[in-house]
Amino acid sequence: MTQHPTPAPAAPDSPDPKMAHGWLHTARFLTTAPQLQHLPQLAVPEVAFVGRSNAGKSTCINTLTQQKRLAFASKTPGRTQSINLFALGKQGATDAVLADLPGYGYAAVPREAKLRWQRVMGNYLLTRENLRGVVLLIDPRLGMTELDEILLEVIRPRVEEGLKFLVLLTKADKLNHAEAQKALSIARLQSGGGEARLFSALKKQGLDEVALMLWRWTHDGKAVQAAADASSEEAPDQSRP
Ligand SMILES: Nc1nc2c(ncn2[C@@H]2O[C@H](COP(=O)(O)OP(=O)(O)O)[C@@H](O)[C@H]2O)c(=O)[nH]1
Ligand SMILES: [Mg+2]
Repeated sequence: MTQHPTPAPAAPDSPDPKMAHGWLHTARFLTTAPQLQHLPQLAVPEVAFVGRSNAGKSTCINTLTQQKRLAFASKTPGRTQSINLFALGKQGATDAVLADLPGYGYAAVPREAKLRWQRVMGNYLLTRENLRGVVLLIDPRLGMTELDEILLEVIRPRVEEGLKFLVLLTKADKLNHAEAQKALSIARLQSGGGEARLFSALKKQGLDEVALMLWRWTHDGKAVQAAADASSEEAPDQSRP
């Protein structure tokens, strides 16, 4: 029997994770905007990464894009309270954008700055026209905080209108199996039956799944074509029972 190197033929709606990773690895810094009106209007779909400080947002973005210093931009003084945009797409052609939003809940931040953040974030989430999806990063050992819940409330109407939404439970390597399962079910309940996944930058857990999800969110039906192009294998006639 000849062993084929590809583990399994890709189903029509599930392209190869390698393709999604290759796409994410094209990430490059696009721009930084201290206020909403400074953000460029873009036609391509945008996915926002949000979460409290220390949730693992920078590490997650760096792991997904495999670029150590990309989300570093978010740490540059003056940019910490800014929205940073990263462009994605092969051959320099941008077909999607990742938005790194300022982390919240950091105790040392003065009240005025916190309120300002809430305004910028709220306005962004409500009015950004090309916003296609939101990834909310949560450290499962701390669970959802008040600000996470406010954020959920803010985007709920848009999620009901089709905005994609994922709760990503970070640092999963710090949980045992039972703790991880419990954290997942809590997150699913809190997000109103939305998507929740475990992620560990350290163990590369959840990496394929998240990469594919981001690709699908931003490419709609084009994923089917890409999967067909990427694979010389025929997809099975029946991918579902
Ligand atoms: N064990 C473990 N630690 C992580 C993981 N992701 C992030 N961290 C750590 O959590 C801390 C905060 O991460 P960072 O990405 O800076 O969080 P941010 O403030 O949300 O951008 C850092 O010390 C990271 O090394 C992970 O998957 N596993
Ligand atoms: Mg960060």
